Amino acid sequence: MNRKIISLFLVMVLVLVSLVGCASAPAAEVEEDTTTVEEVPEGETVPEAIDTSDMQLTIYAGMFEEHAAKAVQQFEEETGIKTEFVRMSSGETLARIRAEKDNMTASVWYGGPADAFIAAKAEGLVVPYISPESLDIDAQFKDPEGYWTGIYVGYLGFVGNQEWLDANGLEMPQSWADLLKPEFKNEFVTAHPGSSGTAYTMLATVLQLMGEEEGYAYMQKLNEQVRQYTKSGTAPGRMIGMGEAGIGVTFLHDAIKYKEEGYKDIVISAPSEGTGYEIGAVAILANGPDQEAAKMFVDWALTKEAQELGQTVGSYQFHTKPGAENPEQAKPIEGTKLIDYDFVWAGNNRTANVEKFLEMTKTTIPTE
Ligand code: S7P
Repeated sequence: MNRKIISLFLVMVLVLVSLVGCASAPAAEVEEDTTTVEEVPEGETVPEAIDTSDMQLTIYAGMFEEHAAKAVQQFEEETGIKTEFVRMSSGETLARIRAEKDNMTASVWYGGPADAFIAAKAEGLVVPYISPESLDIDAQFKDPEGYWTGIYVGYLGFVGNQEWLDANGLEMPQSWADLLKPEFKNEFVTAHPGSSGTAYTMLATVLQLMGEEEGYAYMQKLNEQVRQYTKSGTAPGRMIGMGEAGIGVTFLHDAIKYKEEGYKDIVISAPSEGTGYEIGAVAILANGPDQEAAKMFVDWALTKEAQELGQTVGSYQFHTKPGAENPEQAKPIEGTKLIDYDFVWAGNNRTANVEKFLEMTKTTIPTE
């Protein structure tokens, strides 16, 4: 009998112990799930947070002012690095960094066609940096040695004022040849290839499309049509929107931006022979003050989020980052016929082509 009582007592103790065990199980699971040690894969260390409080960054920006301002604000918010920018056309930036070669005041060149970056690479004005964020960007959009990386793509085309065309019984030009029609004389505006990356893209496009001899002969005739050479490549779109001239050459996304802003008479077309395009780039300047902050900016600029920022402020280029959503506004120009634009040729011959253009047209590089 005594034995039976002892056995019963032991069974009750075992049941009690197992109940207590069950009740505490979830707490143990929660504890295990929250340990950060388990989140770091074996053999890897936790990256140290970088102290950015003393870092500063100056950027030379080639895109629209609003786009550069938005990017700089966002980068500063995310990293704490005090960042400022100066907006310049491509030719201006190239001239500035040549002059500052031994005493560079900026560390990053952000935006503007890659041709000028290629010219800068040949002159030792930019340094290589292969960002981890550049690895999934298609090879056609970056320098193989990392001297520059593409952040966007834009197509060159024609912009016109429909009211002016209607008033004069004219059609929008549909080819490079159309730009030479007598009815467009003194109604054509373009930026100057000496100052503007847009206009240099036009010069390099014409030379590649027609061959150098025929291309220069064409540019000489086109020079006769010009009402005004502007400093920046974005100016012709606005001038035409305001009715100050009839037609011009610009990046098509810039004309789309102006139309959206209210210049309702703006119309666009692309040359039937094919057109050139830009790869807007980012690069680190040689001898710039804070190379670490510069690398962090390049990493940031190549993210999907940074690329998608432009379209929130009216910049409608296509993106280079896989997965980045292209702007709705650029949909109508997706099928534009492009030439097989040779960026390396255009970049390496930039200085010679601009000099020849200046000599041939007897023009000067605009400063305003
Ligand atoms: O941000 C708009 C944009 O068209 O501006 C750049 C354009 O070339 C204007 O600069 P330039 O004055 O040097 O011509 C483009 O890179 C960019 O897409």
